[in-house]
Amino acid sequence: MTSPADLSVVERDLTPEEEQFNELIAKDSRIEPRDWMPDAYRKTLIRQISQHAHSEIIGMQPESNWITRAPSLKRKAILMAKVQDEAGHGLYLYSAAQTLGISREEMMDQLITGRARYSSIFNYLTPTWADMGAIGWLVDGAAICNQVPLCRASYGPYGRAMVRICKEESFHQRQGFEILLELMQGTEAQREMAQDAVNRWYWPSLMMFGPPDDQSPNSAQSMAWNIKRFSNDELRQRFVGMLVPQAAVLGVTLPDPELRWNEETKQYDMSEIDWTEFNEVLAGRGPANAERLRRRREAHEEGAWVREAAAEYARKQAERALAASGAVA
Ligand code: BYC
Repeated sequence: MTSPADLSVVERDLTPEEEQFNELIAKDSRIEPRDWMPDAYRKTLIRQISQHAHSEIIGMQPESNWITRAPSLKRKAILMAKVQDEAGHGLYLYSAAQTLGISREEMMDQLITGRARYSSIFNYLTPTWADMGAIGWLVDGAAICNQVPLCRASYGPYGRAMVRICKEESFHQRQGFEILLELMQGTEAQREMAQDAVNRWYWPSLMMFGPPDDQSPNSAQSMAWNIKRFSNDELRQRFVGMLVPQAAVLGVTLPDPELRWNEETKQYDMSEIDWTEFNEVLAGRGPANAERLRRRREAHEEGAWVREAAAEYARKQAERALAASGAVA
């Protein structure tokens, strides 16, 4: 019989390694880098973790755009810390992906040559300060909803990286909420600016959860392997349920006239998401795709001397350590 832990295995006797892997998944245990794993499991993890890492790195751009223009020293310091956190998240995730046998250089090459995906959300522009609030509240809010279950992902290094990342994302979400709250308690123009940012970021934040379940080719297998714990639509619903009471506290309107609680289904009814827009962004035709990649390439080139210096320093350290061990012997 086909094992739930590997939907690609057709009827045949499993090898002892496959059996052990399936047993670990069935017991909801962790798979560690030293363990045998099916190639498809390794490939799926490299795909998801590297896309996730790239999202964190590209995700620094929309916000770093506002560091020099933050409205006060306090806001500037907070925003800088947040953008630095995103860089750290990218590094934890690249390290987790490296344990699966792909190098950092290869992942970076895939990103700057446009062969790798990163989250659709970072291809939108940030024209006003209120966008910093909307990103924190909606984008980091969606990220938390999606990522808390990933703390239990079956692959150990990924799950452990997610625990640290989620702690920081919670702070990010609160700082975004607080920016919007302050604007909503300000002047008419500030309230309008906050509402406009929410209008622009609401639908793209719902798209972050990925295509609808019936159009999500990877979900079934990823759930069977305990990488994903909930489907894209389940998490999207959970997110909307979290936003509704928070929007009421803020005094902002969520831009969906069809949004209402359905007592029968016990979930929110909502308008159809514009999946054409999502597909356009994924195809590289979003408002900022070209700019994001151009800037990433530029930063990579500008950073070449840092990589060279670090490699040279590591080489010298290794040489010294070798000489010292030789001296002792
Ligand atoms: N954008 O079969 P599906 C952050 C792709 S960072 C672009 O459902 P899966 C933050 C998908 O890759 C946020 N592509 O896929 C950072 C697949 O394409 P391929 C990033 C998307 O993997 C800085 C195809 O569509 N978070 O929060 O089962 C500042 C079919 O989809 C998107 C993560 O990466 C999208 N939105 O599920 C602030 C979380 N959605 O690879 C905040 C980890 C789907 O087959 N990742 N695609 O060519 C995941 O949880 C899952 O990978 C997804 C997609 C739910 C995103």
